[in-house]
Amino acid sequence: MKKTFRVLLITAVVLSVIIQSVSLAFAGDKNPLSIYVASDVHFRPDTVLPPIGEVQSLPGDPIFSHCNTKGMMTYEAGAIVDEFLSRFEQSDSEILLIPGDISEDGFFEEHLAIAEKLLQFKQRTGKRIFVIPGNHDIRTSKSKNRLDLEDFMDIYAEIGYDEAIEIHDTSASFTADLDSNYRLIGIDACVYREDNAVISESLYSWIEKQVQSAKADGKKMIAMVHHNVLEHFAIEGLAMGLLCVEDHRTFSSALADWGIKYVFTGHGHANDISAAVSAKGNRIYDIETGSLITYPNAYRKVTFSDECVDVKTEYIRNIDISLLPDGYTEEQLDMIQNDFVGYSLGSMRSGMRSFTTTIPDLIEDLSESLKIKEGTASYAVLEELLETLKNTVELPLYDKENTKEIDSVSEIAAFAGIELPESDYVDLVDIGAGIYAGFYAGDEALSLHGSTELKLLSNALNAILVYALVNLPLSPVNTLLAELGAFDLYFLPSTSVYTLAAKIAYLRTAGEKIAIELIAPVAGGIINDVSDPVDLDVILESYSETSDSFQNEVPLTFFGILKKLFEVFMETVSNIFRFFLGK
Ligand SMILES: [Ca+2]
Ligand SMILES: [Ca+2]
Repeated sequence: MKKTFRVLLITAVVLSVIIQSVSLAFAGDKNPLSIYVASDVHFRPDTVLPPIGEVQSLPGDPIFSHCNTKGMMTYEAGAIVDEFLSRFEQSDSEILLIPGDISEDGFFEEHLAIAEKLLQFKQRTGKRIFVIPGNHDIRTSKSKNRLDLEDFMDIYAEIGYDEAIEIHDTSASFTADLDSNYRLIGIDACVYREDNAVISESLYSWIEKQVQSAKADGKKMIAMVHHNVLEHFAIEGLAMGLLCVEDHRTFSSALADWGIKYVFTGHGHANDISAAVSAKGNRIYDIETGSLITYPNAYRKVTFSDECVDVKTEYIRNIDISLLPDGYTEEQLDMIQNDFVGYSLGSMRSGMRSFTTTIPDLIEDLSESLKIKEGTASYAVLEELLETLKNTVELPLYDKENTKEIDSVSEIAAFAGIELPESDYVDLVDIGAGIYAGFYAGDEALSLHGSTELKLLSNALNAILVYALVNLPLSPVNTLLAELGAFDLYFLPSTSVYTLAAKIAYLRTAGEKIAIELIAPVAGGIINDVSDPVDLDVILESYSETSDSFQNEVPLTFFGILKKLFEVFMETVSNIFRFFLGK
C-alpha cells in the first residue's frame, strides 16, 4: 500500500511537472506579445493650418509649394494617421505605443484633435494605446494656448494613463502591464519648453523603484522614451549624444543593469536600431522609429516571445484623399493618390530645397562658432562664401543646355580644375536629400570612399570654395581657410606676384582638405549604418538570452569609448591620406 502510494505520488508529481512545463512552453508560444509602434506624429489639425494654396515656402513649385523644412507631411497627417489606425485595427496586435511628439507645437487645438482621434479609435475597437510626451508636446509656454504637464495628463487621461499602475508625480512617466509577462515603463524625461531631456534625481529613483516592484511581480520591463538612450550615427557619439537624453551612457547602462532590454524611442525621425552592453555585461537595444508623417512613413510591429523578439517595419503606402483638407490642386491629388511614396520623398526633397534658401542666415551661428566678428574682413569672406553656396546648390549639376555662361556646378568645378563624376542627380540638394532619405529609411549602405554621392558632394564643395574665394583679397581668405581647418598648406602664392592659375591651385588644395574634413565625419553613420544591428527587419534575442556581441555596438564602458574615439581618429587620418592619394 505504502509502496503503491509512493509510486502514485511520484507519478503524479512527474506528470504535473511535465504538464506544467508543456503548458508553460505552449503558453509562451501561443501568446506572444505583439505591439505596434508609431512615433513623431507632429499633429496639426486642418482647423489651425493656413489654406494649402497660401503657403509659399517653395514658391512656384507645382506640387510642393507648401512643403515644410523638416520634410514632414503636415497637411496629410490626419489622413496618414487614419490609414495607420485602420491597419492597426486589422492587425492581430492589441497594443499601440506612441513615443512622443504627438503634436507639432504643444498647442491645445493640436493635442485635443489627435487625442480625440485616438480615444474614438480606442473606444470603437477596444485596442489599447499608450503615449509619452516628446519635446514638442509640453511647451508650458507664456502664450496661454500651450499645454503644461497637468493639461497633458488631463487630455490623455483615458489614453493609457487610465491603465497606469504608478504615475510619477513631476512628469508624465508611468507603468502599465502589457500582458501577464511584460510591463511597460513610459519615461518622460523632457525638459518642458526646451528640446532636451534630463533624467532628474526624482525620476531616476522613481524608475529604480518601478524596476524593483516589477521584479517582485515577476514582470519583464519594456521602456518607451521620446529621446534616444543610445547613439544612432557615428558623429553623434562625438557630439555627446545630440539626440539622446543627457548623460545617456550612464542612463542606458543603468537601464540595462535593471534588466530593461528593449527601449522604444523616436525624436530623430530615422528608423534605426542600436545595441550596447553595460560594463556588467547586460545588453540594451534602442529601437528608434521614424516619424509616421515623414518619408518613408514607417511604423514597427514587434513581437515578444520566449524564443526571440521579432522586429518588422511596415509602411504607409497610400492614403484616402477624401480625408485631406480642401485646397489641393488636381495635380497634387493625382500624385498623392497614384504615387504616395514619390510624393513623400518629394516632400522631403522640397523641404531640404526650401531650407537651402536660409543658408545665408547661417552666418550668425557660423561666425560665432569660428569666433569671427561682424564687420571684419574675414566676416565678409564668410558671407560671400555662404552666398555662393546658396546660389550653387540651386544650380543644375550638369550643363545640359551647353550655354556659354558658368551656370552649372560642373562648370564651376571645371573652372577650379576639378571633375564631377557622372550621375542622374539634378542638383546638389537632390544628392543631400537622397542621402538623408536613406538615413531616415534605415539600413543605409553607401560607401564613404566609393560612392558617387560622396564624391559629388566633396568635389562640388571644393569647387565652390575655389569659386567663391578666388576673386577676394588673399589675406582675409587665408585667415578663414585657417579657421576652417586648412592649416599646413603646401603652396602659398606670393601676395605680390601670382597668376590666377596659381591662386586656383592654392585654393583647390585648401578646399580639398576642408571638404573631406567637413564631409567625412558628418557623413559617417548617415550614409552607412554603423550602429548594429540592422535597422528594419530583424530577429533579436528574447529577455531570457544574451546573444553574441555585435561588431559595432555603442560603447558604454570607459575603454569602449576610448576605443571608439581611436577608431574615429584613425578613420579621419585614413580619409585624408586616401583623399590626397586620390583613392
Ligand atoms: Ca541606420
Ligand atoms: Ca542600426
